[in-house]
Amino acid sequence: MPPPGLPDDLQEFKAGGSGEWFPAAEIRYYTNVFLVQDDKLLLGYKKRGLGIHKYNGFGGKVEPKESTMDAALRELQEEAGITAPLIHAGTLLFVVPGEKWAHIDIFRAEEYTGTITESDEMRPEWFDTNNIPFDNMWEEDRYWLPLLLSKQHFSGRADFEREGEKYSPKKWWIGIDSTT
Ligand code: 6U4
Repeated sequence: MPPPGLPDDLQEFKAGGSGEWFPAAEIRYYTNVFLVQDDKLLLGYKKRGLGIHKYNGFGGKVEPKESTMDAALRELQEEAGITAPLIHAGTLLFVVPGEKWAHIDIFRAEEYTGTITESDEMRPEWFDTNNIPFDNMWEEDRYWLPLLLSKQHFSGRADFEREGEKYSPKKWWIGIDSTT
């Protein structure tokens, strides 16, 4: 059974951790874009803010009155200096007690225009898809990023405990959309 907040018609792919899911909270929308070309994946090394020193896709908050797609395109331009046709790859709920739930729409891009450029927030870097720096990413990304690469649409939820600036994974569940 998918956890609260996810659609019912998902087939479990990976799950782990223990305890209860954290209670419902207001939802805030974010985006995250991963550029994949042949056997290479573009990630950004985050230079400031939440997730500093981790590798991640390019993205951030969806602004009021902005569509999710427009927000993803804007962040890709701001943080990596490029634009790209985006394909919706999946969604992830990132939950921390006492905070709004982050609903992240995750996109894949397979081509781009512009010049990949370092920004104040992100330093872009290419990785072989068989050498992704999972130990230096958000904990659960190792479970769903393979689905993004294999083009299987997914939804997941990851609950974290927070102590100061440290986030420890508590419980997670990743499912594949049975319609794909
Ligand atoms: P902006 O608009 O750029 O200031 P920012 O706070 O940098 O937004 P972002 O996208 O780094 O946002 O993080 C949004 C939220 O989602 C945070 O709560 C952390 C979480 N998050 C982001 N990417 C994640 C990922 N790949 N895996 C994960 N949680 C992620 O489990």
